Amino acid sequence: MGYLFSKLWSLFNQQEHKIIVVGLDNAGKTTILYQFLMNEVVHTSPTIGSNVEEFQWKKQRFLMWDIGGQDSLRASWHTYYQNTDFLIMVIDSTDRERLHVSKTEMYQMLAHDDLKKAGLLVFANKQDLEGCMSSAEISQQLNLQCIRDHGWHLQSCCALTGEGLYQGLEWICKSLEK
Ligand code: G3D
Ligand code: MG
Repeated sequence: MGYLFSKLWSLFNQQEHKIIVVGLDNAGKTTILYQFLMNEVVHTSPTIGSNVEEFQWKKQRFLMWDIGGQDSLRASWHTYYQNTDFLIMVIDSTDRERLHVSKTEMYQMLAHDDLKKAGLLVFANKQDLEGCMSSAEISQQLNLQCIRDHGWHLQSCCALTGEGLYQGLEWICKSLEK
């Protein structure tokens, strides 16, 4: 009874924050979503359409959408934008060849009317792999310093172990307090 009451109380008493997780296919989006959800690595398969999950951390409730990143699916990303509080851009730090594609997609999103107020968290994922780009290199290539109209944060991470993921979420929580 007590559990049910506290669950209901938290449902009515708290605002849910919408996060969309975007990035190219194979960047690690689905792995990240399920790390937040279950704190364990799941075996993913390419996402067709989207996955959505709800979770709570540090008294904040999040609704997190993981949107499929294949070429053919990117055209429909905008249908998920409305009421988004945070955009998480996941970069595969080993994928040098396609970093410019991520950059183009990212700036297109930031310019979208529905994302004007959204904060941007960039995850430089797969930092465990040899030869990956450093977060400094990714920051420079993505020109993050030039973003003035959105709050943003870059976080190195490894979705397989979960390293760095909660530091990213911490930034989101801090931004919510401002
Ligand atoms: P996506 O949802 O962005 O398309 P997935 O990406 O989450 O499906 O991950 C794609 C592949 O990258 C998966 O491997 C996953 O295990 C791997 N991966 C995700 N994050 C990391 C990371 O930080 N380090 C390493 N080394 N691998 C990662 P498979 O083999 O299942 O395709
Ligand atoms: Mg996926």
